[in-house]
Amino acid sequence: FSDGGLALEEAPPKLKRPPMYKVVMLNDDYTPMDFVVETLERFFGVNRERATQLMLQVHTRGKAVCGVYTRDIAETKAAQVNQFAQENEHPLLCEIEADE
Ligand code: TYC
Repeated sequence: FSDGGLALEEAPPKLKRPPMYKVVMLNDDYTPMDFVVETLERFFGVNRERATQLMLQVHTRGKAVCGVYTRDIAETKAAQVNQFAQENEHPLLCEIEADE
C-alpha cells in the first residue's frame, strides 16, 4: 500500500462476535445449599450475596444461568463445577447451552 502501513486503503476487517454459550446449573435434592454457594463463588467470581441469589433461583426454578461465555470458557467452567462436585461426592451438575 502507498500509505506507508497506515492502512488507509485497506478494507475494514470483517469481525464477527463468537458464538456464546450459557453455563446452566441444575437443581438436585441432595447437594447442600452452602456447597452450591461456595461453588458459585469459586468458579463464577460472584460474591456471597449474588451466589446465594443464584443458588435459590436454581433451587426454586430447577435451573439458572450462571454466566454466558465463549465455548471454551463455558465448557471449562461446567467441567470444573462437575469435577469439584464429584470430588466432594455431591450430584451437583452444570451443563452448557447455546445462547440463541
Ligand atoms: N436443592 C438443594 C437442597 O435442597 C440445593 C441445591 C441448590 C442443589 C442448587 C443444587 O444447583 C443446586 N439442598
